[in-house]
Amino acid sequence: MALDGLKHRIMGSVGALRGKRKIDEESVKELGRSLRKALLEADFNVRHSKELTERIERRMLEEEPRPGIKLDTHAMNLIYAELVRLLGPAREIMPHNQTILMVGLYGQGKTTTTAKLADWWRRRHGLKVAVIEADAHRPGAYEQLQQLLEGTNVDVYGEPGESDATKIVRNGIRNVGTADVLIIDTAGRDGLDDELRSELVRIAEVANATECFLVIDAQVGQAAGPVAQSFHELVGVTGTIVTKLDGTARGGGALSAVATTGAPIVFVGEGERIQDLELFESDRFISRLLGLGDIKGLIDLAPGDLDQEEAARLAQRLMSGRFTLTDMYSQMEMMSKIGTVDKLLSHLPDAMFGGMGNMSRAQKQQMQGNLEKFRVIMDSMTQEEKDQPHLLKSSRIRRIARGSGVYEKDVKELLNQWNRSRKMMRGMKSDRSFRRKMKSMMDVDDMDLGMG
Ligand SMILES: Nc1nc2c(ncn2[C@@H]2O[C@H](COP(=O)(O)OP(=O)(O)OP(=O)(O)O)[C@@H](O)[C@H]2O)c(=O)[nH]1
Ligand SMILES: [Mg+2]
Repeated sequence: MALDGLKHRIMGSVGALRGKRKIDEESVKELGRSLRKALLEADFNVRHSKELTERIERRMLEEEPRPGIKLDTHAMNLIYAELVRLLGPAREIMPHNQTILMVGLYGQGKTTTTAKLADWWRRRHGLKVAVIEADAHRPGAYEQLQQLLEGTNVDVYGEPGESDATKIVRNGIRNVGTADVLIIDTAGRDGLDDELRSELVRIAEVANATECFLVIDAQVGQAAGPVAQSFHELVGVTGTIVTKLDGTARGGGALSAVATTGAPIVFVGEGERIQDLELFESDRFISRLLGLGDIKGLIDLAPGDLDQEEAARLAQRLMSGRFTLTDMYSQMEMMSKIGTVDKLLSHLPDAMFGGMGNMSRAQKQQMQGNLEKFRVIMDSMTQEEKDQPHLLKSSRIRRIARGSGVYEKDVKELLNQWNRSRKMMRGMKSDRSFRRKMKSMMDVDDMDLGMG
């Protein structure tokens, strides 16, 4: 995911506390120093970095970790809480009856993000979505949008050659305005010049939009703050979308600068493809950033044909410690439905499955291969064996290997994997802070996760 560099530097800073039994002022100072450096390198502004690390240093000295919580975990929890506080609470977006106006400077990703959003709404909420290309300046803008949305079932309205953007919007609303969600892409400029200003204001009047999303390239860094401010004063920005987070190690600047304006971040773009868009919720984002995982996001990743209840149930089972081969099997099925292991892993705690979150690309590819193999092996097991893997002694292993056309060592490898996963689950189960985080991530305060 984006900001991997920051993640590794934070891990490094916190790692220095590993094995320490008692907190002392010198290590807290050192933690603060290296954290501040990590934040500055990710382009967080000087004041934010200073305030944030000072708060963490103070809390490290004043707050006792709960019994059983190691100092490095304690520090990680504080860093998590303070980063979430800095980025602010999430803004909820209503799914229906939306007209969204997309604004922003030249080349920031408006047209791409218009297509991404349209597809997101269609996929996520199954709604009828239409887009209007109201960029009357860039030649080929309409074709660009059309190509991006090819084969997606989203209506694209445009009038190539027409120079009056307001007119396009008016006609567009007449033509495709019955859609549940209407998204209007507009032209960009190098700066917010007079012409762009007045054109945008006129478009905004005609569009009468429910949301106005500002699109900002993460590369802009801290300058995103003033840009957001000036667009906000002009057309009343209701949410910001930070794009190209995948393309910079310094995304922290844009994220934190925008978070402190009146237009909170609503989505982030992490790639050129239409599906590379994520709803932004600071707690989930930070949790992933710190390698703590994002179970709720994982469930969101699931395509429509994956039973949401099944996914939630599985997540519960995963956390319950009662982890059978059948559970691992459904977990794998879910993985293969979600598609890439990469995407899945970015939502899981790094520590899960014996540290798979930190796998190299080659290791990840190997896992994708294992997935297939394990599935075939498990097809040769009885339900009883899947529920009680400890039954699997050598004669059964031989039978299963023969039945599924693999070596015995492959069956053993599967069992080892299961064992590692199970141990990991146990470890997490006994970590109270992790358990709390998991609960809040899943919005299930009143649900029994079976971890008591
Ligand atoms: N890596 C990456 N590239 C992106 C992302 N979003 C957009 N891009 C690329 O950025 C370039 C510009 O994107 P556009 O959508 O055309 O930007 P725009 O704001 O519409 O540009 P104008 O219409 O010229 O103002 C394209 O090459 C996109 O593929 C992202 O999240 N990650
Ligand atoms: Mg464009």
